[in-house]
Amino acid sequence: MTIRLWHVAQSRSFRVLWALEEIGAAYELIHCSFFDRSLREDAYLARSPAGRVPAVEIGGQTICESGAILLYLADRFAPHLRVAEGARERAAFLQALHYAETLAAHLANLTQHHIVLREPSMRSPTVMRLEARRLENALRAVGPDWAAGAFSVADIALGYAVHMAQRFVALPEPAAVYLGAVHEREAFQRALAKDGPAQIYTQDFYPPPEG
Ligand SMILES: N[C@@H](CCC(=O)N[C@@H](CS)C(=O)NCC(=O)O)C(=O)O
Repeated sequence: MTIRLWHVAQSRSFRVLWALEEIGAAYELIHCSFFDRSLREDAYLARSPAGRVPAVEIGGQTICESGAILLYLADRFAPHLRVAEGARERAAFLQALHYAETLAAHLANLTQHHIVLREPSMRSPTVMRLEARRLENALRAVGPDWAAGAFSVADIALGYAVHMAQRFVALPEPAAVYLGAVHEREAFQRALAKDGPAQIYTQDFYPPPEG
């Protein structure tokens, strides 16, 4: 079966790249760019209506939204990477899978203000400080254990968000320990090696403005 992933380095499509490495699936990685118009062309919008990454094609079927893709991949190819319906840990599993987007919303705002908005007059120091604080608070829910007892695609969603968060805030200790375990996973390291040249972040750390 052919699996294709449309990917931009350092973006949420890394989650799917990492999941495919965890699964050990054969796949084609299509490196895309935010700087040409390719994600706004009709052919791509048919895969991802908002022109976002990731999008995947699996056996001729297309799906976007990283959380949905992770769950779909686990259901279809890797049941050991999800908690089955009816199991007690299912609630924690779903919560973590979606909590990753709570973190990602702050990351997206911080990315806009630190990086995408190039003119200093367009940036809001207030938003930068506020979003960094809100991200730090949200990270307090992340601890050293895997989200639902055993490593799952929820940890892929969450682990990627914590990995990106370290560019904007000092991680609370439990989240830092969790990230250490993420970084040790061989599939994570293989995905990182395939991620491609930096497209978004060129600094290791983007401090909130003074004030
Ligand atoms: N909830 C979506 C968000 C997708 C998303 O916003 N992706 C970003 C990269 S992290 C993107 O493609 N941005 C390009 C744009 O906003 O035009 C998901 O998890 O897949």
